[in-house]
Amino acid sequence: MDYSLLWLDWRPKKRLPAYTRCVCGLPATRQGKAALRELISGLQAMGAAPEIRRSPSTGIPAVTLMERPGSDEQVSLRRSGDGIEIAGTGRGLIYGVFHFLRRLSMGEEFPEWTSAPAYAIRMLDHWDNADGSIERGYAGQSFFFRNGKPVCTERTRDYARLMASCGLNGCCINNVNVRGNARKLLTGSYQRELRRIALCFAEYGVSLWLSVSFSAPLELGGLDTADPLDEGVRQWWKETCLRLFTSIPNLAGFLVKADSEGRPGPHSYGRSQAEGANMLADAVRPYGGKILWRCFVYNCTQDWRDTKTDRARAQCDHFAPLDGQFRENVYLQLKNGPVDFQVREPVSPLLGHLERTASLMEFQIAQEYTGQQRHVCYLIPMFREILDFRFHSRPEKDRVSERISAVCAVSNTGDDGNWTGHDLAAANWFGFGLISWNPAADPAEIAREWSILTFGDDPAVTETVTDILLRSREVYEKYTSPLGIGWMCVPGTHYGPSPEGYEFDRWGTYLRANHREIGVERGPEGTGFTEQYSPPLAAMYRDIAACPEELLLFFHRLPYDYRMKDGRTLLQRIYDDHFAGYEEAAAMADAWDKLEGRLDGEVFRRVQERFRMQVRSAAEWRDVVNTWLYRLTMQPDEKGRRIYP
Ligand code: GCV
Repeated sequence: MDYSLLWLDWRPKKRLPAYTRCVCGLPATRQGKAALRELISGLQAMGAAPEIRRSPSTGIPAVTLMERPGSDEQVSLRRSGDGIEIAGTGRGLIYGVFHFLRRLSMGEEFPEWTSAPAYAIRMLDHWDNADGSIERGYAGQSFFFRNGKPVCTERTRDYARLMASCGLNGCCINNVNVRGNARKLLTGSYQRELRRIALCFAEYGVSLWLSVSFSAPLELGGLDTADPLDEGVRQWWKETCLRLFTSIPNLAGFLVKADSEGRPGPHSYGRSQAEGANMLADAVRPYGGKILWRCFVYNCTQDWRDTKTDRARAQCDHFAPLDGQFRENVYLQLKNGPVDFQVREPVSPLLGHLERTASLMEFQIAQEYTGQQRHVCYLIPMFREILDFRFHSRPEKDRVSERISAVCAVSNTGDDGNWTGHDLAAANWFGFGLISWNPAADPAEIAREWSILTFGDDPAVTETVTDILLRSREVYEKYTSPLGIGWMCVPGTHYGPSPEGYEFDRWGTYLRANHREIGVERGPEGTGFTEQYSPPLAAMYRDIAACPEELLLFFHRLPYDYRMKDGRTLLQRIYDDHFAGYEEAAAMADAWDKLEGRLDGEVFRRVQERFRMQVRSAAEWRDVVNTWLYRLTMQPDEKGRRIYP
């Protein structure tokens, strides 16, 4: 069985509705034609041998594709006589056909559906480097770059199909840290390759985006400045965009990481983030281009003696005052939390301040801090929580999902046979697609559907896989870093425990634990981060008793004998979570073992191997964190369990 097809591995069905015996349609666009091909091959894979007609005939039940002119992504599936009609523009038909095939695969006979995506931009950001490596990549090498150059292969097409099949429509192929040959993507050097990728994407309605370096005029243009207000710089970008956008169809715009972790940006020239972003926005505007401007601007060399600077505050401090100053084609791209993709963080308060600026929320399905695709960690429930979060600052359109204008996720793919390293990690890719189309989608339903499409419909498999996925984030959270504190991982690699690693690291993200207390105080007496939220939320977060317990150590510095709501001390709660997290990880591994013989042997063994790694790592996390706390506090576990003193 070819698992590289992931959820598109349509399986033969015992019974198919009569209308699958005929397919009608004469789409004119590239996407419409691709939709027709997908429909025919999908039905054939399920066991139908459909007759192909150009137009419907009365009395013959059929699946009919009706292509409308335009470029929107709306689609409708409705019953038509004894058949089904799928109607939309070329792009709409692609989504409609994949949706239809998925429903049919799930055993639904007349799946009626009228839908349009919640956001016009739904994309994956790849942190792929030109040399083929992937920053924070856990599934092999890049399939977009080889030997320093972009490549378009069979896999590019497979990728575009997978993207479209779960509703995604954009891809930034290169790392936001633009280094080495990736800089040359802006020159004429790789235009042919980029054009091929763009055309391949276009067939499935996926737009191409490129990450660019703010100092490209210096690096490539021989200029002596990249000052966004310099006429020569502005002219250089305009000429570069003219060449690029006119030779690469389907190029949607640029993604920019500026003034962040050592990357160049407008601050070097005394200019604001808005001045930097607007200069690029002006250069891409003639081609309908957009600028995705990242807000990940913070001081990454904070001195440990400086207790006022707080990384969590940085996004708001830098960007909230600039609301309204950005061009219409600039989207501020902010990570979902105020710090950096930890397993639990509050929602970034910046979004609550953006009233007149388009924004794009950045999630991360690359499991950088969530087990690196060696541990299972299904992130869609967390994304749903975030999208549902309310800022309590306006009567309407107050939720994250209503405030943002677009979504993206850092990709978890590579050239591994199964695309994502851990087979179960593909659920995050599929789920991210579905939830970006519809932010109200149910993560449990998505997990179930993904499992059936990927592994078949054996109820024992579906139940076990769905249950593992739905529990996985809490389990991971329990044996790693407690109560929102984050950052107990090994600096640099971000895998495995090192509770004091960052405490003595030049990146300066501090936990500030000592023998009495743990946590950073972020209330008004501390860094004041809580005050970046609207008054009701600020009041809740600053009040220790009202603060949601799962975020207690994100917001507060507390003594180890602080009493949690259930009466346990803070320390005991942390010990308990670490013991329980390990046990639960082991239980997930056992549950997987019971599936032996029920799914493809190779996949079974691959996942089993990952579970073994996860359980070993969970034990290490438990022992290292508990021992560290025990040695700091000399307070034993109340239940007398073994802690390595
Ligand atoms: C692409 C974190 C990661 C970096 C990443 C950065 C970012 O710091 O560890 O690898 O760089 O975030 O999002 O820009």
